[in-house]
Amino acid sequence: MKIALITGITGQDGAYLADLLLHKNYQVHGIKRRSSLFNTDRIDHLYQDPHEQHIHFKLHYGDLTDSTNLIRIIQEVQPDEIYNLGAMSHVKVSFETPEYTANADGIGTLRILEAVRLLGLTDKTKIYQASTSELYGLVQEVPQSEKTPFYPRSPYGVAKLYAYWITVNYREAYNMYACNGILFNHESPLRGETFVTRKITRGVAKIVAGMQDKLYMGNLDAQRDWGHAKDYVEAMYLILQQDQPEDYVIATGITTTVRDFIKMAFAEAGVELEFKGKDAAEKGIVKSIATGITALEPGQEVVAIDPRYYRPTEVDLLIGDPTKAQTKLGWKPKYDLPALVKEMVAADIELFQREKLLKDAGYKILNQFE
Ligand code: NDP
Ligand code: GDR
Repeated sequence: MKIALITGITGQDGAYLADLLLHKNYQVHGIKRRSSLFNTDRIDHLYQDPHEQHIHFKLHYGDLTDSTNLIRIIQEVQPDEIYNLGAMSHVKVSFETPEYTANADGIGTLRILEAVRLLGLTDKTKIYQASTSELYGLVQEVPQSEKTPFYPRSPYGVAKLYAYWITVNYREAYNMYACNGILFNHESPLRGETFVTRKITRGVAKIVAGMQDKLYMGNLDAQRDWGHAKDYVEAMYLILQQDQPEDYVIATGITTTVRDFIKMAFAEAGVELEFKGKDAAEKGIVKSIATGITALEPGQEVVAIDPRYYRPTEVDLLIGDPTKAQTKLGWKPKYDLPALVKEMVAADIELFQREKLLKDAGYKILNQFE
């Protein structure tokens, strides 16, 4: 039985990857942070009573900012594969917490690599580093491939740049099996609530349920290459199963504006939307509604701009070239964007129908932070 250690197991990708590896008969260990409330919602279905005889799934308290803790866990687990998914992963928030982001996302990766080296596991343990299309930042060329130069545009992107290169350096210096997956944006019903796709699908669900009037957004012109997290964790696994350690771009090759994503999400809920106005005065207005779906009316304004969601420096256009992953890994995504939007909107509509029932019965509803 192979042993995997996943940092960031409580996150979107950690949850899908843990599920995938358990289905492949791995013993899966994960590092979770101590929090004042339970933070394991996404993996609770995988929980195994630690008193059972054969343990396939085990969580360890830890943090990427704590070397001694990482060394202890890696020594105890002796993993065949480490997936380093833990990170302060929100680009906008990284402008507010730049030093912490550098520590967790940049130096955190060094701590993992160095722990494996110090413990003498370089021949045994393969390492996957969660690199990102945010490395490309300011557009140098499209589509972006493994050969495109980097120009990060946020403290998050810069921290991940360090993580990318230290992974390459340890591979070359110490002959370690360490790889970067340069993953473009990937989403799912498990996506964190403040990333743009989930913010939109939650907003649509609440608006059609009559629980929210309007969705306040930032830059609608940004273009992203969106895929499904379920497909992308398959690629992570494949990257560590090759003869040679290499870096791979994982993307769909199709890009879409935030504005069009909003239109697609509303359409899934039976609402046709049109945008009017420019820049911060742009509005999303209901054009027509499929009958019987919602109390919304044509002409109603449901999307507005709040410049507080603009970023000091923006990444305007991401579109990835997945040719290497397709040819070398045989990776092929099962979802396209319409299927992803459909799944996310349906999940959030179900969630907020439930919330509405609770609210109508006088119970507290989910928090409103965006
Ligand atoms: P999430 O934000 O959903 O999950 C991040 C995970 O990292 C959570 O489990 C979080 O714990 C954990 N974490 C945060 N800080 C620390 C820390 N200091 N020590 C240990 N763990 C920590 O991200 P995703 O699942 O979406 O992304 C996974 C990885 O892939 C991240 O590294 C991200 O930067 C990268 N990435 C993501 C892409 C995407 O589109 N989703 C694209 C490219 C790269 P907690 O639950 O306690 O907050
Ligand atoms: P991103 O994802 O920054 O690409 O990073 P996010 O979904 O936060 O933003 C995508 C684009 O949408 C624009 N935008 C908004 N974004 C948010 N969050 N909220 C808004 O209201 C809003 N309005 C417009 C943003 O400006 C941006 O252009 C994600 C993270 O998962 C990273 O960890 C990962 O590395 C990259 O994807 C690839």
